[in-house]
Amino acid sequence: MTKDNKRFETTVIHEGYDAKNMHGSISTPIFQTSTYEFESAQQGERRFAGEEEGYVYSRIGNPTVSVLEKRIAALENGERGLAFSSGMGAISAIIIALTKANDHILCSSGLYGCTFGLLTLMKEKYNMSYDFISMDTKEEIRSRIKPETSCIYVETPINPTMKLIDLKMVAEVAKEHDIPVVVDNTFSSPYLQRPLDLGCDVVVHSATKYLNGHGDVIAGLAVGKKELLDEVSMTTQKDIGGMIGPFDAWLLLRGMKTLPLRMDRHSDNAEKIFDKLHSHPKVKNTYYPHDANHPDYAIAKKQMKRGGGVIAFEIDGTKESAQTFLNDLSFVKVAVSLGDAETLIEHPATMTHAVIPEEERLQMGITDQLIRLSVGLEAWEDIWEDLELALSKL
Ligand code: LCS
Repeated sequence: MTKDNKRFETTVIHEGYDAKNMHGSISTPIFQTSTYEFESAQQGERRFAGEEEGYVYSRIGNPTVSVLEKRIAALENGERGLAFSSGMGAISAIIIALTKANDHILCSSGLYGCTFGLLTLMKEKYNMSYDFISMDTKEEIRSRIKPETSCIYVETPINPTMKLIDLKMVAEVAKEHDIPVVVDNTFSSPYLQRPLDLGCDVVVHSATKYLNGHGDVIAGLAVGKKELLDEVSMTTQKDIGGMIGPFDAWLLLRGMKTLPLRMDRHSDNAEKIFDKLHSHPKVKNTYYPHDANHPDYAIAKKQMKRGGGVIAFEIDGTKESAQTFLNDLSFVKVAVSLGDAETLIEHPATMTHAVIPEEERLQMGITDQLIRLSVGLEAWEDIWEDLELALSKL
């Protein structure tokens, strides 16, 4: 149930939009406008002063975007949602809003490459620091919090290693120190995992992935308490300017309507493919959250409804073997991104996580043999036949 007592599958289709106010249009209209006429100069003054509700300029708000923001807020069970032109737009707006020069950020032991890039940039420009820790126990987290720690930043499952972090546990320690916890929920989507319900403070998404699901939009979303998100909306969103366009917001609203159906199908397919990969002689290690042998299986059962569509595995060989395997695939596409209808496969060490220096990358578990597979919506037997043929050539 979401906050208005409608089930997830209903909320994802209806929340935030009333056709009665839009000439009965069932599809949300696309307000392809950059600016809005005021009834008078005085009305313009009131809107700029924040004394009257209403649109002013589409970097600060747009009716199509507002529907998307209300919908994601309901799906994540948060007070306010904000939409951005990319996942990195959302992540940078939130991190910059929560931190200042000389602050420290405590991070999970692995992050998407560009999030790592952003932290490196902030370290160089604003003398900030960050630590990557496994977050396995409360004691470990407590011992690494510093007086200047202003944010705990967590990915779970972690891209691409599929390690998991116990969100309830992290939120409990963070509360002791009054430090906000930001969770990148891209890999699960709110259908499989809801960090705010577990006590975390802000959720960010690369909506480019499962939320949109069709590989045709770059977009980001953030959800959290109204007070913080109001501040983000009028500072790091407005003044840095990573606002989503109305057409992309509309595509995302359209894609999201089938999120529950797609996530279940991604999970069904991934479970089948995982079993096959797991017992293949050319595959060394396999990582999938809902595998009973996964070291974090207990966490997966507790906080994720299902395992989702991403599997990580290591080829029993070298970097060259991993690349040969990718080159021998036929309809499985060698491409970054994930969460699309198409099955996508990539080599994190040289692609999505190439910016991370080798030593840190290996500490995160991103070896040269590691492959990330985003299992699509095709017939799982066809996906497996393609993978198996390429593995047999190694
Ligand atoms: N967070 C996670 C976990 C991601 O995987 C990505 C993108 C982002 C944030 C950034 O979102 P974007 O700005 O691209 O919408 N991850 C990608 C990946 O693994 N392959 O290509 C992009």
